[in-house]
Amino acid sequence: MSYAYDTNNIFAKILRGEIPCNKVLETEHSLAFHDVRPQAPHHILVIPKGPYVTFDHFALEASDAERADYVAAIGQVCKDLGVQPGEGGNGYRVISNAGNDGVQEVPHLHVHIMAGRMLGRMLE
Ligand code: IU
Repeated sequence: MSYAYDTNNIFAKILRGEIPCNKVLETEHSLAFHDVRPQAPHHILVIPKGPYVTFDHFALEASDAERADYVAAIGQVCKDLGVQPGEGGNGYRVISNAGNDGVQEVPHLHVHIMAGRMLGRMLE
């Protein structure tokens, strides 16, 4: 199994500084920015800087340092938004779409952090 990474995808261009983003957090291995079509009052995308297509690609092939940085960046965004349910926030959702059935639009790993409204059940 190999993962083909398209270096012309829009998030790769953001990482190369070729197009702008509305950045909320940058770490050594990760970048977080506002989704341009927010589906909730808070809608942040968190991406690794490395060329990973999907969550499984990243989980299986990234270094320990990249994985630790990415998980911590996701947590830090939740903390910065003030949405942690254990810390007085009202909660959030983290999702990552992969491939055709996941309806992945941009072929660079991203998780969506959505918060600020009742998001509803995913599966009825
Ligand atoms: P996906 O279906 O999980 O791949 O969603 C991609 C997301 O990237 C989607 O919510 C878009 O609104 C978002 N996005 C963006 O923030 N900036 C862009 O230039 C493009 C897509 I293209």
